[in-house]
Amino acid sequence: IQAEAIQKIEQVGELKELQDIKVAYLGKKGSLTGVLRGMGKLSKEERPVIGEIANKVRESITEAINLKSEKLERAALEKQLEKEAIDVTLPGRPVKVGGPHLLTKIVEEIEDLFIGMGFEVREGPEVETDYFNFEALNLPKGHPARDMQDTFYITNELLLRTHTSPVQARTMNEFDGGKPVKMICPGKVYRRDTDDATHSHQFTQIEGLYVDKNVRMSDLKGILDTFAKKMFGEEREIRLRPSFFPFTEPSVEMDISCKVCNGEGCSVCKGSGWIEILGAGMVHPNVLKMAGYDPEEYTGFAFGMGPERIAMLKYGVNDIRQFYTNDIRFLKQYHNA
Ligand code: FA5
Repeated sequence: IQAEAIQKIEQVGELKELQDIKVAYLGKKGSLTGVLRGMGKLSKEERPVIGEIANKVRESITEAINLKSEKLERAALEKQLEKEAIDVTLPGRPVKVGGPHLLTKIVEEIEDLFIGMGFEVREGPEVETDYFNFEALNLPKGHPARDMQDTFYITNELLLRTHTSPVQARTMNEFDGGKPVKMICPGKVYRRDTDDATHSHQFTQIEGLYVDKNVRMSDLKGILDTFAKKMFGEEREIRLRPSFFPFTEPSVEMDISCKVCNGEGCSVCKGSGWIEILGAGMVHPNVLKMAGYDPEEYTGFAFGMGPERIAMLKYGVNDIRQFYTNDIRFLKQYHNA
């Protein structure tokens, strides 16, 4: 029995088979167990002799099984380790790196330009009161010019701001008529405009406000000209057209030339060769008065521009909706712009 068992154990290749062998020899109905059971039939003299032999056989089979079992387990472990081995020398999978949105970059670029000209950056709430969005800007209730900006109302008195101009009124109120203001304010604004290639119901504006003694229209023109040249290049020109905003007098709209010259000559973009990018004007005396400034002592200019339109012009983006649909292929192009 011993020789037969040991031979089988040696040949076995799997733990499961080894278990079967264990059962076949040492289990309740196993052949060695059968021998031990038959001991009762032996004579007194034979019993201890056979008993000793049988025990030795059991011990050696058990030992052989244990050894084999260890060996098989080790082999299985090695196989698994081999399978799961990690080759640390393999090149890693590239991690996709994000980057700032094109619009964020443009806003930051514009902020830097104005910070360089002495403006501070301020913020205001997107959910605004009717008072700051309209009334404090010389747009009393029922004023027809309120129709210029289709508004999302939340309650009778609360709305989503339609422009960043309320931050003018908020800042002047905070300064309480006593000191000069020189600030810009970027932020989101909302209008019930129908979305198309150049209009979005939610877009960005950057407001500018400069109030001090002796601020003149020529200061406005100088600042805007510097801005246009720094943003688009020295060859750009600006054009101010008369316009109307209730909170500025006189009011203008600024166009920028889209005539681009290089070594091979000049090309003019489609249409008139000019593109409107902002509204501006001298702060209306009523607005100054409502915020506590004496219009005899203080004057100021203000402007409000649309950075989406500026980014479109600068990077040749032909549809404003590209900024908001978050197509990664569009966004990626500008990561290193
Ligand atoms: C205003 O909102 C005034 N508050 C600007 C202003 C500020 C005038 C201070 C005087 C003094 P307007 O509605 O024209 O003006 O908008 C200003 C700029 O926002 C536009 O020139 C344009 O660049 C951008 N803009 C307006 N409507 C949209 C829209 N639906 N989608 C994208 N950009 C828009």
